[in-house]
Amino acid sequence: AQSTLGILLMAYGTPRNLDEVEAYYTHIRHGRPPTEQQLADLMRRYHAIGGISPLNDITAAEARELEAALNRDGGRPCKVYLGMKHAHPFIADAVARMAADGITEAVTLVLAPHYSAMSVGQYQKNADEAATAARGLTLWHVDSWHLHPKFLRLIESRVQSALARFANPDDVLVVFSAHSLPARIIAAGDPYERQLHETGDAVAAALHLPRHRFAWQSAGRTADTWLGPDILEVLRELAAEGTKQVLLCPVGFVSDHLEVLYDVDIEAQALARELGVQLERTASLNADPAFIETLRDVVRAREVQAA
Ligand code: FEC
Repeated sequence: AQSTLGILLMAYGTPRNLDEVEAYYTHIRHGRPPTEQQLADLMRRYHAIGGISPLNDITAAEARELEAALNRDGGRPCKVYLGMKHAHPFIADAVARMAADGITEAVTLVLAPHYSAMSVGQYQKNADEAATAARGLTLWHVDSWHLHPKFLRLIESRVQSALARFANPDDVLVVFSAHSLPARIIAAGDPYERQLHETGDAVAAALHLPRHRFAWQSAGRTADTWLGPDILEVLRELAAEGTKQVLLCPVGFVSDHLEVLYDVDIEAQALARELGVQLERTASLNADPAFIETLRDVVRAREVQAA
């Protein structure tokens, strides 16, 4: 029988309850505890979305469904191990479990479609370090899947159904967004910005959108210069030039979580109301069976490439 292929499915992670927020925030900040005010502000945002983020449940469902889909397709048997960047189970824990289970080959996949050395690259580095320590485990990384045809079709259909919520769909400006990163990544030749534009442009072309734009969101609260313009700035600019209908498609994220449910649905929405702009958002992919099928194809393609 064929040996089991491991799948290291990696996600951002979120606190399981409000008591875990401080440790989580400290981890995101590379071990530097947040100030009281920073912590209070983050707590306020979790409270505003109902106390905790749905991200853990969604990620767990994605992992479970991906394993089922892989084991239904007649290919090499697979076992999915979920590893988080900033919460339990951490990436290193997942790799250690994989090695303990006797897995010798694994495909790694981050639940973010676009590559940046500061995002996906960091997940991969954590996984590589753990695999080196475990010995005898080969990892095959998937760097990005931002132009996978099934991913594009899914985003297109999300955009299309959201456009139908406007009285005048032909006059809607579609704004694609993603998590901002410190601007220094661009000078370092990082593909993140280019890949994001490629996704948005491909979707816009397929749907013959008359106008679309790209904006950044959720910039960190640090002294760095972050990539801009921010979605809030773009909303103000669009309102000033008379645009009254905006569809935001946070294409850099796949699941519902704080950065979508707060930064878009609460913060950007409040500004849009103030500006008299109708703002709608595309539905997240979450554990949509068509998205799971996309992830399955991405994993199988990486397996073939490695063989
Ligand atoms: O629902 C949840 O609880 C988790 C939501 C969440 C996601 C997410 C995704 C990304 N982040 C990325 C980069 C950074 C950088 C910093 C940073 C800071 C935070 C903070 C929270 C947070 N992030 Fe996050 N991120 C999520 C949550 N992120 C909370 C801390 C408070 C704040 O700034 O709002 C800055 C770190 C520093 O201080 O040095 C950089 C990137 C992604 C998208 C790719 C991915 O999912 O990995 C990039 C979801």
